[in-house]
Amino acid sequence: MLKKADIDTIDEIIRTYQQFIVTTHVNPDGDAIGSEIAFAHFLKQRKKSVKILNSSPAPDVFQFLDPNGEIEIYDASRHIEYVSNADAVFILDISDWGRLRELGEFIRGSHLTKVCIDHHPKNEPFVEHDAIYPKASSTGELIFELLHGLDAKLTTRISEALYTAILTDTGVFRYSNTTPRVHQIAAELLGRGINPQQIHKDIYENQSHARVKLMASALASLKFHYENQLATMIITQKMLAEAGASLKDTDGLSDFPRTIEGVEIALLFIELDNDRVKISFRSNGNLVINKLAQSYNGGGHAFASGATLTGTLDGVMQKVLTDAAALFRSR
Ligand SMILES: [Mn+2]
Repeated sequence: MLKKADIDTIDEIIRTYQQFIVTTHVNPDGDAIGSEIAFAHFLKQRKKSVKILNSSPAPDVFQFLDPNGEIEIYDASRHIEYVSNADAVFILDISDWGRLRELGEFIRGSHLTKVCIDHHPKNEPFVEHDAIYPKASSTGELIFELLHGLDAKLTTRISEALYTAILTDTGVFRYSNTTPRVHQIAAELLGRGINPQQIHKDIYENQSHARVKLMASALASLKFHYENQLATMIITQKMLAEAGASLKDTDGLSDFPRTIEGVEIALLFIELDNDRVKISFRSNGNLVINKLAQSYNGGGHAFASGATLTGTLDGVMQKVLTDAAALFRSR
């Protein structure tokens, strides 16, 4: 998957320089965190200095990947010396400046050599060294191929980080991005002393009571449209408060309605503060939904995307449902 030219370029950058930054998108997921930890540990193997600097904290369920607190939240005043003296930055699992927030602004205008390793579709170039492969299941898969190509030692730490990245971005090896290669890589990682039962338990069998209460009220909001092909759920500020839940408890809830028979598209509308509504678009693989997300300045993968709109929950829902009609007409 990864072109030799990309592996060679990255190898050259690592050999040339000494001080690195690794970063990823705001609200990092398992792929983002796993890829960062694996890649940063590889840089340490090569005796480089490296800091993982993110815009927002990792979800609690991924804390097991970072027992020593290597992931830091970027703070301009605290990190200015490190980032000013750094030589290069690796931007993982994202190719969008907006989702890199304040650190992105710094990177964009900086002297740093910039490398992006990502699997989100992107039409225009992002940074000077783009290794963007939309066919890859996950950034973790790309990091595996890179490390493999560079003869890295796949330690247990690196292996569990990459396994987590691939596990989460393939929906536990269920989504259409689960290729034979994905299973070959997983097999390779399982041979490195990781504990897949424990990893699954840490991530998926550790749900807070607040999250389950929130799920119950979200399910109660389930509605069907367009001959049951489109399912919607909502989460309001009131529902969050009543469940004692926070926005991070909404992660992954959008997946459920997609599993209902006959449903092609699931939309989850989350009421944020300040009159904004976040929408998760999930498709069963027959209808591409990222074009719709892009029409609201959102983005993502063909079958899993997101966007944030301004307006009331009712107003936004009405607009998106009207716009979504075109997806069913064109079938
Ligand atoms: Mn990813």
